[in-house]
Amino acid sequence: MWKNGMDIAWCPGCGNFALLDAVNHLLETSEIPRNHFLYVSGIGQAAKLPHYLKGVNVLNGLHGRALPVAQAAKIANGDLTVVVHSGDGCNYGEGGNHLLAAMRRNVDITLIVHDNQIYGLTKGQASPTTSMSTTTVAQTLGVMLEPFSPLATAVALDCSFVARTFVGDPEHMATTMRAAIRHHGFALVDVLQQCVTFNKVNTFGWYKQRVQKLPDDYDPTDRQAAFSKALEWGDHIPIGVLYVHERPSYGDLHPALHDKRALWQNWTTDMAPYDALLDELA
Ligand SMILES: Cc1ncc(C[n+]2csc(CCOP(=O)(O)OP(=O)(O)O)c2C)c(N)n1
Repeated sequence: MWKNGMDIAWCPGCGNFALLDAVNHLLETSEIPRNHFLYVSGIGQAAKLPHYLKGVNVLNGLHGRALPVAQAAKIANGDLTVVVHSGDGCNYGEGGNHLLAAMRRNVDITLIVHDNQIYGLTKGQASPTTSMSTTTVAQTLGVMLEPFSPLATAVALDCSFVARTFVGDPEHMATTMRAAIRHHGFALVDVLQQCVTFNKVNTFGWYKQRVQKLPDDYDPTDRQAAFSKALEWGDHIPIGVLYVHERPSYGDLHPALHDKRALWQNWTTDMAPYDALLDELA
């Protein structure tokens, strides 16, 4: 039983527990009231995180489809702080095209990807971030594709905030998530987390040995440098805010969204043009 009374469905030792603690800490210490947060997720073990939160708004969507509804919610009510939590499968696989569109569109929401490099909920098939040659229940000969690089893709698309953190460093994780939420525009945070049941390669110890914080003098506004950093993977895996490009969000650019209240606008006062169009098409 979890703090809000829900039965928790994760395996003992799952990286999601550390993420849940970090989110609870963030909510407890945030200057934004809890009921201004909307947590959106897709389907997967990661996507269950919002179920275990107290006092926030929650919208649990379809696998790979968290981002469209999260963006729509923010556009409808700009006063909400919208945060998406879902897995690497959900966001880089099934939801991949939505991710590309969201990064370009730059709606002011935050995406936290629980990247365990595997499909957890459906019992261990390869996800887009599973390493080459890894054998799984479905890829019995080993994965034959190079892994998808979420951060390099994000920098290439000029995503306005791009970061990576690790569940084994709670302070770093909390700071990174807070910075992402404070950022004005679309923010991507890739969180390295172990899947104790289905990923026996990228274990907690495997990540712990490799993650390295970006140096204090790292400049996240240098896009070329960020692209090189984003490609680093292997013996050393950089964590921190890799890239920031402050610029107007979609809500700033679209005149209909300037009062942040699309939901309350009176859209349909004059039906005559629509009736005329229907008559023309009849
Ligand atoms: C459109 C669609 N495709 C596939 C599925 C089946 N499915 C549900 S969760 C999931 C994978 C979950 O993996 P991930 O998003 O990485 O989250 P995790 O469970 O590892 O946290 C899949 C393939 C689905 N529900 N809907």
